[in-house]
Amino acid sequence: MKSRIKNIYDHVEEELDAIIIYNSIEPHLDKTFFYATGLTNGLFENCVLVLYPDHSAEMLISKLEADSAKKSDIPMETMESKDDLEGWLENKVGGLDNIGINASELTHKGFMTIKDSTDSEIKDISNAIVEARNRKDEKEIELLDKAGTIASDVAEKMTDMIEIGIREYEIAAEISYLMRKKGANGEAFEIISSSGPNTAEPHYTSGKRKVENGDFVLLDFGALYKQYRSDITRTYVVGEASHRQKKMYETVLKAQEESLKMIKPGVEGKEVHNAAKDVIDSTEFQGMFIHGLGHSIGLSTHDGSGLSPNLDIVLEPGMVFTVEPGIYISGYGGVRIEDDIVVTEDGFRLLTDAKKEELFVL
Ligand SMILES: [Mn+2]
Repeated sequence: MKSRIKNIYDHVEEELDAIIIYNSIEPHLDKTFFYATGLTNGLFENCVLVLYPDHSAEMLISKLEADSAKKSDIPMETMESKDDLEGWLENKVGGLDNIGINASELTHKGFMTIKDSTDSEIKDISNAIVEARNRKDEKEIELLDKAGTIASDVAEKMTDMIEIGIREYEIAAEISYLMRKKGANGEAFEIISSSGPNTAEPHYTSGKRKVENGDFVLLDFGALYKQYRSDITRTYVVGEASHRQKKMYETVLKAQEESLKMIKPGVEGKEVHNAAKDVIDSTEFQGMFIHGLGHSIGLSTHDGSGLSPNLDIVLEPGMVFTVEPGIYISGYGGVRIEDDIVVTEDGFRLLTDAKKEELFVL
């Protein structure tokens, strides 16, 4: 896809003769391969893509994926085995002076293969690739929208699913099944289905604990749809919500609302984070928001950037982020509310729209 290859080169400051995108074995695949080729299915292990400054490209594909690769407009050659790879690379880039690599997604072994195939100077351009991929094009937003809709529809169904006695992993299984039923290709990441005190662990996955009366239930999941991902979190209460639970929920909801209000082109990511943090820190839950407000999402769940006090980023139209404030009280429980948004010319648009205005008491 010429427009995406151009986008990568537009962000590169160095003079380059070529950029090599190199896939090793799953899970060491560089999503930039899918970005630049526009391919939405296939695995493409041990495949190599070379991008040129005139925005043309060539790729070497294993024979078994030749049919899948034909869906891209990039010319390809096929290899019988991985042994052909080094010769092919040498032929394409051996005589060039300056080559760019995406070091943050490349294995050391892959790097050595590239190094052995050329005497050229090799430069890490991973920051340029993160920046290029940060601003999604129309086709990408379409797929992110669909991934968001699938996850939102399933989140709304969860009020019928959660009940006293159901195990965390059983809820996770229902989420997975329902997303597939709605056309997802899989889960964007391992589903977080937590209950009771487990909700205080932001990256808990799921266990065998049974939901009890008075529990928080926190579900954080996303759909994978044609390589693109969504990420949504909703928190529920089973039985009667206590005063403390209500206060936690209202505070997190307010933090999300206030941070969303900030989102428009030109605003710094850390300002958006601070808007949520300020809401939480002005309450009895001060200091209990223990992570960044959100991450960029696209071909990867964590797409390399985000709304965090540690990242320098200025919002631009087409950027897609999660907005997910939370409050966590160790041994007691946690609340998180998460939605995905795309930055527009004058603000933002939600890609996930499951109800959240009230704490769901089931
Ligand atoms: Mn997230």
